[in-house]
Amino acid sequence: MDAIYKNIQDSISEGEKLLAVLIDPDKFLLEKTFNFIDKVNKSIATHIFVGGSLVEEGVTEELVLELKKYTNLPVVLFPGDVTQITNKADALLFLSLLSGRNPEYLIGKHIRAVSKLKGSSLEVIPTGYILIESGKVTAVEKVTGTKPIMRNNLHNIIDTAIAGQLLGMKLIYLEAGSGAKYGLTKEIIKAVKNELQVPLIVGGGLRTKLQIENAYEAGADIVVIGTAFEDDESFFDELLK
Ligand code: 1GP
Repeated sequence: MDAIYKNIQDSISEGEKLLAVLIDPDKFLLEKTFNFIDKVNKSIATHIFVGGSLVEEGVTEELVLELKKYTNLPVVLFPGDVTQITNKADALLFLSLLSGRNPEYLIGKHIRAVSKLKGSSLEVIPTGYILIESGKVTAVEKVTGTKPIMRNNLHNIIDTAIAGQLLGMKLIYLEAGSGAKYGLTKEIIKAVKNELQVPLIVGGGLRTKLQIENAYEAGADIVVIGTAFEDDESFFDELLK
């Protein structure tokens, strides 16, 4: 089954832009799920991504189960580690960190994930994950022990995305890093989008409606927002349906 991916493709072909609310299980209080999801449901959000750099085992599954009580939006895992994989979610971004040269994040953790994925109904979506320098050292950089691609090295960013696509990845995720000082520029997004046939996800450091619109305008198909909602849930009021 590839329902979630097909739905992304269909939405894009209908000219729809998608918004994923990222919830980090490590920073989220389970008790506030109902109120938070009520806001998500009333907003233009189309997906819920769940994942974080450091999450205790079992916490992700508990959160996914709670989220699914209150929403019909697809819940997609965006895991920092194998321990965050649960078949209670709808899909898994099977991320390979193409910007880095740490074999663990290119293929190692994926092999360890197989025993969890065998026989599971989770839709697995191979995703090329590209970290781009964003004015500060982000959690992805620290946890993976990899360097991001410099934002002015457009050539390398584009070729990395194309290489991911040639390897058969079905999504490319351009990441500035959670809480990034600077989100990705329109120039970067546009240049990558021009070369891709697969959907493009953009995230990291986006905090305003204008920044989201700019990312869409430059070619992002899915925009991911985490920190802005963590810091101030009233941001949802600007993104009502
Ligand atoms: C992080 O791209 C996501 O992996 C979202 O970033 O938390 O900065 O919105 P923010």
